Amino acid sequence: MKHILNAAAATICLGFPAVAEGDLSAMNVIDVMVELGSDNDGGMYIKPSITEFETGQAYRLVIHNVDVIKHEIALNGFGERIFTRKIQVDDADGNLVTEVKGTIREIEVGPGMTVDWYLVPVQTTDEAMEVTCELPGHVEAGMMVEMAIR
Ligand SMILES: [Cu+2]
Repeated sequence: MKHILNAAAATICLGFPAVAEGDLSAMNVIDVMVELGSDNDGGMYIKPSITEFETGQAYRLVIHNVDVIKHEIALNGFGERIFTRKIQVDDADGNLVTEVKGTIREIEVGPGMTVDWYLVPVQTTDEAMEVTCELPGHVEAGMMVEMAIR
């Protein structure tokens, strides 16, 4: 009954029916595979499977460091335009190790490790934003990728 009253109140206040229900940040999550690594020629890379995001769409960045050294990913300006639902780490058997919630701008991923970053873009970008590795020399070696929010 309370839900019906709330929906009716929303309809009256906004002048149109309320259509959104539940936790939008957890619905229809699109996986984005992000690989961190080094080339044989001394270069380094960040390879996302998607570089254009949509506001209101939930994503899970599956950040996999295939390298033998750690990397530190900073979302920079992109990170100011997203809502982070959580960051989740599982062990090799798929058991939960930890979930971290709140505003997050950078994340270190150890060699051979994978971290899931659940986010929802909330603001568009006029131009692509640089996502970088913050370790000394890694941007210069190629660890930079441009991401945009449409
Ligand atoms: Cu790096």
